[in-house]
Amino acid sequence: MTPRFAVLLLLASALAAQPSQPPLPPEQRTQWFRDAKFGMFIHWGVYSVIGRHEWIRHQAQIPQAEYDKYARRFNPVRFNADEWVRLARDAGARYIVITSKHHDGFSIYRSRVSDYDMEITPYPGDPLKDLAAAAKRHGVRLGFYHSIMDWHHPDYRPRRAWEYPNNYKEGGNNNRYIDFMKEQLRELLTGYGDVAVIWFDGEWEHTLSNAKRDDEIYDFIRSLQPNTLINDRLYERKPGNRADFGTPEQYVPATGLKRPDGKPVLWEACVTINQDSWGYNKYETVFKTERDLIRMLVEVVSKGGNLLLNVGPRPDGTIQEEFVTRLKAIGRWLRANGEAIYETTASPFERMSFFGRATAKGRTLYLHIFQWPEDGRLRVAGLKNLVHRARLLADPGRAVKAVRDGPDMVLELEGEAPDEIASVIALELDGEPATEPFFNRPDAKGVLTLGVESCEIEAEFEQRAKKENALGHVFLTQWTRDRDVPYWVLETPRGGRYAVEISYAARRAGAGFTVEAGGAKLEGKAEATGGDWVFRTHRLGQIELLAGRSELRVRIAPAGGSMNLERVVLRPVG
Ligand code: FHN
Repeated sequence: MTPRFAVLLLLASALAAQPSQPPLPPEQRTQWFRDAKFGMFIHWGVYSVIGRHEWIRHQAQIPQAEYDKYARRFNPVRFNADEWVRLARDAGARYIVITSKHHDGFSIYRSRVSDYDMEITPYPGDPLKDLAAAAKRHGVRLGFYHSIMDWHHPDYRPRRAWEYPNNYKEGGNNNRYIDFMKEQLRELLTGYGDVAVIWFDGEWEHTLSNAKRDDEIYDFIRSLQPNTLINDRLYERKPGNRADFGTPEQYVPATGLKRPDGKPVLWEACVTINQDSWGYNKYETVFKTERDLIRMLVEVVSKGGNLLLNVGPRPDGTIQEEFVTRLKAIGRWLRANGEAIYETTASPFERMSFFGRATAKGRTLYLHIFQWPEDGRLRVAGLKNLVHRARLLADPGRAVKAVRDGPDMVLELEGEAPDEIASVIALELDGEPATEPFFNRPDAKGVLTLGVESCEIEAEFEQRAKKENALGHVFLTQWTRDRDVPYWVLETPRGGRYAVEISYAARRAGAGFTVEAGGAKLEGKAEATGGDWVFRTHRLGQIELLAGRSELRVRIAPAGGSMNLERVVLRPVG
């Protein structure tokens, strides 16, 4: 430690602000987060100057000295903190999380303990200061992403293997690096008002866990701002650590996140609007649609999570139109339907019988309908309550009637969908929602019809498959990754053999797939059906199912094409 650094440390500690809030118990500390549902993530830094990806220094093996030239050019002359916060607020986001330092080690604020920060740029200000002030003005919470991994700090190990091929693990001193990181956290937690979240990343090099200092950092944050939330990446990314919430990245977990003992944990899915890059990437041309994003928000919330949707601003501080229009569309939808999102709890249904999702708030159940029924009858399987009143949020004047049909509730709807992305019906019930779990069961003829609307998708990082509807069909599309696996939970009162049929559309032949249930596996290869929207049914073979509950999965082969899956039908044999 240089004497200058030591003096600064002492000074910084002495100046540390007292926590502005008394510590709250965990349930209260996290309440705002559970209510907020939607946040805006911002990745912004030196990599934005290059405009290809936030990992570009690593991906293109740019030597540090070369990369520093971009740092010295980082000059966000068009940055306007109020505009950013207004964009987030008008999109309906209730909090913002911005990169204070990404893996490249550059801090986008004026850090007294680092010489690799805004002070080396031509920009005279501190963007995080401006953002903190603007967030406060507009009533939006602000949190800081902070990378534990650091490709710049001389003490951090391992360094990049391509940069130091012979000694990337040697030398350095991670304890000293962690001391430095702590001082940066102190700056962030004492100089920028109330910090909603410290959002760690880059934990997979185990810097904190190997040094056994993760708990120390946790306690340190709590000592400065007791109510700041801490994400799971301070530790190993597993549910059940001391962190406040889990962070599935670029996918929506099939059934939310649970601890090993089965208890649900708080979680937040972080997702990009474009396909891949978090930092500004002028070469990316694929963007999720408004429809994808709104439905994703609904899905996440129905599973008890939050959505942290990312934008990567340009280096000059402007935000590209593709992001702005989509955020505005989410905002429009939320202005009509936000009641069914904010402050709600997860769906009381484990699975849905129609293409849509549910959320709840006390005695109100919200049904988010993605596909308006053509015959005007929407069957809500397994809803046991009495319905006192039903109202369509986007068109409160329109009549909606709820009629009981045995164990199900049927809603009689009029006219066209008021919103073809998601029309929300609020049902005022006689009590908190009481539901019967829905399983795919055989009909009167013993036939099991497994439509994509009632499956969930098991996915991991970089989920691509999504449910979609068009022309009366509900199907799985963009199904190009074998790790995206649709599955259904079946209940068959009697065991027996079933003939398996599969319905899909495929522009090209060749996608290999398997249907797996009850330990049996049938293999198939997609035939060209005439186009992506031309659905055909193909016989696949037979499987044996035991009586009781089982799961059926359809897997797509790792390479060799894709298909739009519509349904699997199991017909009893004999
Ligand atoms: O490597 C980073 C990536 O650049 C981005 O910051 C995301 C956001 O969650 N996190 C990392 C990978 O897990």
